[in-house]
Amino acid sequence: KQSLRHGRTAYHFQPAKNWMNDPNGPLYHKGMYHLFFQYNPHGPLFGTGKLSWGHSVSGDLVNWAFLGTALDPTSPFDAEGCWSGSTTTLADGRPAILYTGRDANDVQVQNVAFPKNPSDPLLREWHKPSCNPVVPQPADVTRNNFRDPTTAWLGRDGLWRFAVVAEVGGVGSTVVYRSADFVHWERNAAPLHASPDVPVWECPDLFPVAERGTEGLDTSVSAGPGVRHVLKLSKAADEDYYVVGRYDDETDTFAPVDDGDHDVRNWRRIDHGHLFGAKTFFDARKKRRVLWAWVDETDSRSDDVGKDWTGIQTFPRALWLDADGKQLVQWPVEEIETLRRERVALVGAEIGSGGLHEIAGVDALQADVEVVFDLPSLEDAEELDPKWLQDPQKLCVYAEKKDASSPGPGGVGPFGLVVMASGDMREQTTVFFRVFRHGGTYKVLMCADLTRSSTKEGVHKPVYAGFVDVDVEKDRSISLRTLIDHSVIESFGGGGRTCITARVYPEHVVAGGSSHLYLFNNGAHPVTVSKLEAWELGTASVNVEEDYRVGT
Ligand code: DQQ
Repeated sequence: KQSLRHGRTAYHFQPAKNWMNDPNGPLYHKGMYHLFFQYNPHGPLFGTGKLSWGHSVSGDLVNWAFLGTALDPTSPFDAEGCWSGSTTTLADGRPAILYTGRDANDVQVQNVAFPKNPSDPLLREWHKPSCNPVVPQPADVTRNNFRDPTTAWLGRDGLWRFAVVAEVGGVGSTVVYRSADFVHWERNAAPLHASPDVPVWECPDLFPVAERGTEGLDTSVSAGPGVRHVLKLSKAADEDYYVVGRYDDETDTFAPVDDGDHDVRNWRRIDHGHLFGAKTFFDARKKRRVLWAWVDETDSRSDDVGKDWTGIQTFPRALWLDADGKQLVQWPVEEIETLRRERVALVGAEIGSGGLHEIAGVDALQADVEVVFDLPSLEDAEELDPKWLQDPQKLCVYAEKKDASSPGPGGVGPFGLVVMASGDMREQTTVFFRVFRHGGTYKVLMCADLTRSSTKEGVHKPVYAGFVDVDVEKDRSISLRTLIDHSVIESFGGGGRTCITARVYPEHVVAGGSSHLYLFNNGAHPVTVSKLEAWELGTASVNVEEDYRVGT
């Protein structure tokens, strides 16, 4: 197997070199998947060049060919950078790009671009018409915060709409524009959503979800029986929030279900780890909605210069509405299975209190691990002190401590996985659960503890945490799926209801050593692993150097 330099990933999306941030305009078109992305062709840092849209294509969402840049900052309406945006498939099947330009005066405006040759399935060349900007910056926008147009949707009145974030008089707003021809746009007076508590949002996404089942819906599917909408907003630097609600296509406004909380910071998180700028698209090939999101580095700038690349994307995730009607379920797209190689399995193994069980036989640096923990008894679960509800990270640290000075191991958990562990265990990252009693029922905590992930100084080693909204009393089990890929660990708790993505930089990995993978249980009582399957994953062909040369 090829050795991957500097934590470069084996099956996550990343360019061969240079800086990448937000995913832009994901699209399924004429049998090909397209991903555009914020890209600095001049180096591995954000500020050293004006941003372009990088462009890659794939037949399977796993293997990607880089085609160079689709948009470059060469016009008066984007001279300071081609910033984030989306693609929309128009009624005649032609795709269109909507993106934010930083114009020659560094004013954020919205532009369109169309393929030069719409019959080219690779959509290699894009034309920016001279009527740009199609949406100049409105006078009431403050501090030049006006960006990141969504995929447009077609209303029942035959008009296109897109949403874009705007700081309007200091209020973080998501505003809607309408158009009959995709070129002349008019702003709707009422915002789709306004959030007085946070002035600047980024990367909005609005999409319909079916109330039942896992099938995705085209972005233009109207509000109506059996359909809800999800609004997602991103708050720098790594907080993506979403809420399920009702979109009213007559007034172009949105309200959380049951007139829920309008303060976005109380909405659910797409991911409790380090992820930003998530964007979904409707995959007409497999009738599913797929999410991409940027996973930035958490090492130092000088590390990034040394590597000559910065930033990866999550492995694409299918997503749908949970049966509870309130939360999304996210799951790696099934195409990941084409990478599965060696498999190890375990059925019905008991992990006693303090137990550590190695999962040997797969390369633990490129792995896909699915495990189900059975919880025969919840009797010993401790009462959750409500003060921790707002601060679950601290609860994770407390949950893990085993030394005499701490309150000791919990009743039910912590139990989970130890991943990317060095032979001497000095480097290790834990992903685990712990069950508490709370309000007459139970609450499941999920954590990823990076504090011992690397012996290297100067890299971020946080603890990430979230609660998992599952009925553990009824289910008596909890599942964990973890994707491991050299410098990224993506975990899906409770069947994908709570996700935690983490970047790690273990020195034993950079040095080319092998890593270990374990099951552990630090709870007072045994847990049973009713099922475990771990696959070694092959290396995908992702934007390899040869493609880079073809594309430039
Ligand atoms: N990044 C883009 C902006 C967006 C921000 C510039 C979020 O369009 O608001 O790269 O990462």
